[in-house]
Amino acid sequence: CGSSSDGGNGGSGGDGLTMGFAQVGAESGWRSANTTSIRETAKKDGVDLKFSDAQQKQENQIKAIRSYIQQKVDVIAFSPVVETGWDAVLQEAKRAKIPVILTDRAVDSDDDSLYVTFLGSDFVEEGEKAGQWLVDNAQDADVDKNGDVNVVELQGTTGAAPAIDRKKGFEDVTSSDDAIKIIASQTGDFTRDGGKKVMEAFLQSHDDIDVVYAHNDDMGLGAIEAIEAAGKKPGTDIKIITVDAVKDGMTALSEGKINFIVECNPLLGPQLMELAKKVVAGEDVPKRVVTEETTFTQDQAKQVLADRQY
Ligand code: GYE
Repeated sequence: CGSSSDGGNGGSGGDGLTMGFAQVGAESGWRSANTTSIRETAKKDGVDLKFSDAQQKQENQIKAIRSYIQQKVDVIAFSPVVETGWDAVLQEAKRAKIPVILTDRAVDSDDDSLYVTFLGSDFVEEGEKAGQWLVDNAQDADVDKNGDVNVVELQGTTGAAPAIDRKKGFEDVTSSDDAIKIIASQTGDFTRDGGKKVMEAFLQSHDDIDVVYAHNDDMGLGAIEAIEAAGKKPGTDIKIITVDAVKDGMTALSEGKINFIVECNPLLGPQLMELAKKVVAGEDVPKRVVTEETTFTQDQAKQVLADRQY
């Protein structure tokens, strides 16, 4: 990017570029940070951004993409709410010669000519990191010391890439330890309210829960509310592992209510605009761009919390 510090247009070559962005929704802290990053970078880079919020509904995203095709934008970017069912609308974009960039979530399609590149995290790896922490801390996580580490899982949105992959990565790693058992698994739709409701039901039907594995911070935070309402201490009586590392999650981690968080970086705006400019200029871009991420323990969260921007 240019070194201009006035935040105005012109420094970065995005002038005149029009991008249609079809966002998933506003379901989580991660999503809000992602939207802010995309909006702010577009403004800074002089990209004319058309933005829509699909409220977690695929049909709304398809409508938004169709309207961007009609408006003849230079490039379409979107974060597919679920993995399947995109071929028809992506064919339409291809026929109109409008390049499509996937951000954050992937599509499941046999035809990879339907998008130019996919920018986002490796969700399987995130699930593996969550699982590895549990394998490494299995004895401690067996809170009732009965030899079984009973896990309940709060899944993300059914059919979404991060829900499918975070489940898979976690299972792949934890299956190596016979003591670890996933005794219940249900979707909380990536929302705080969803996590709370599902956790309330889990607590009613199981009295031997040792660990909650939530596919994002928000559902973990909802689970904390349910656990406290049931008179138990989150992080102590029931261990909690989540993914994202947004500020509210990191706060709970530093307070000892969550035990481990796998980071998922929502600040995709700068990389997305860079890719968009190249794609529109006809330059080659890699088919897959993976974002870099880390993990946080309670002590690490205490150290970085004050500087956490989102
Ligand atoms: O982890 C969750 C959000 O797709 C990576 O979506 C994203 C996920 C994120 O709702 O909080």
